[in-house]
Amino acid sequence: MPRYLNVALGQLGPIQRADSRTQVVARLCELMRQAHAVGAQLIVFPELALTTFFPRWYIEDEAEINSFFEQSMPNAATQPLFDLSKALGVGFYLGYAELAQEATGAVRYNTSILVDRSGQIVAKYRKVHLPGHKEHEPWRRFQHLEKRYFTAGDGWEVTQAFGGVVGMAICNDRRWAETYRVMGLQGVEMVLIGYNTPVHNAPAPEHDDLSLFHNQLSMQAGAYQNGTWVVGVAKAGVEEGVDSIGGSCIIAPSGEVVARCLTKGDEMAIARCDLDFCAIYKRTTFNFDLHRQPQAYGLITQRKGETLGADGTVWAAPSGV
Ligand code: CDT
Repeated sequence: MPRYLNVALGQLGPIQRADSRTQVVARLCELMRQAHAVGAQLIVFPELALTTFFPRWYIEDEAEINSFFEQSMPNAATQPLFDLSKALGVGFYLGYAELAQEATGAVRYNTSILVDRSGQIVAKYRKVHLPGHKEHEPWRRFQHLEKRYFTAGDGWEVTQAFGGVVGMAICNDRRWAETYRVMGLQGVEMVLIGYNTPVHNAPAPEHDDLSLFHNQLSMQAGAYQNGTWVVGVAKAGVEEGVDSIGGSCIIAPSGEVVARCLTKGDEMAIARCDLDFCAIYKRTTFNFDLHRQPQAYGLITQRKGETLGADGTVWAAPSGV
């Protein structure tokens, strides 16, 4: 018996610095309406989807940095998106910069949320793999200061939602096998990923021509090797003079791309994803219980309770891993 989930790509074109949250949310709402019109139950938006990709700039003024962050979610600017979600019965993934108040003070994260079909937040994820650098590097054409502006999150927890097991990751996370495997070990059936990926990679410009290829390669491998759907969504095009890749796509557990965006602007595309299509991969080629060899891998890919071999050491993994 198939478990179909109609998932839409909510790709965004560029957001310039002068664009207001209100303008951006209106664009997100328009994409959600288009997705609803063709039967979507879930739409996935990009990383840092409410503002321009500000880590390209070295900014010293704290108030100016904080102007790119959300102190609460939903808030006045994003409430219309939550209201529309509830009215249409379309859930969403949204990436944004989060300013969290913690016991130690304010902490900045690169965050995504999963909102169900009734407009309620059901999961939050904070980006683990923060790329780029911490200090100003004027030799670059533009900065990539995620290590300066964000604190890393502490891992991946999957969520029962949309009739299946859903996980989230953000941009650079998609290049790391561990991202998918940690969620694969929790039985993930769909991984949602928003990204902002400049075509130009300053430390390795010889990779620029491969940026779209590496994007798809990483997500296809993650999908196939864990028997999961992967939904990757870009903020694309030329933003404040920096060109970023598009290539938003939906990938089946077979590793095949079943839907993709064709432009580098605001664009919606949709696929009917059978979550039960994961099972054949999880039961056969990637049957972890039958074929994985954790005793040979070391700590990082252990599942809770798995032994490390001869000395019988058990890894104390975070709950759920
Ligand atoms: N946003 C983000 O994580 N971007 C990185 C850019 C490459 S590293 C400078 C990415 O992995 O796509």
